[in-house]
Amino acid sequence: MIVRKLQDIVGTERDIRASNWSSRRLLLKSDRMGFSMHDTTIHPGTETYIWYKHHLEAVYCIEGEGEIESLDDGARHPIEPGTLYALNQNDKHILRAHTSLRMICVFNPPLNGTEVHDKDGIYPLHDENAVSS
Ligand code: 9YT
Repeated sequence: MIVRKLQDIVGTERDIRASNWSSRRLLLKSDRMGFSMHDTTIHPGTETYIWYKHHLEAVYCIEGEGEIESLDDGARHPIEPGTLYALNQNDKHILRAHTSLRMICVFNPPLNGTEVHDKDGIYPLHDENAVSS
């Protein structure tokens, strides 16, 4: 059994900081669960273009207010505590944080640990069990 506390991750190599967000990676590929799970904070006032070309991601908001815009159909959905969105079609999107947003994020396949978005909003794939091309 794995038991971890957020406070034990903050400031370690599992605490990844990008310009628009911080991601505390509670579970990673090395934990052999088949998915990774992150406690992520999106900084207020930011707008982030994201395309998880190689991963499926589910996101559950537990704090804050924001919006996700699908770039496939232009639909905009408000995000508030209790909102889930699942990028089941590797959806290209823009994530807007009106306030600080705190999100629980799950990735399949799991992240290795240090991934940040490249210039196209993509995380590289290090897993042979890809879920998309
Ligand atoms: C919601 C979202 O995709 N934020 C970017 C960071 C990512 N969730 C991560 O690596 O935890």
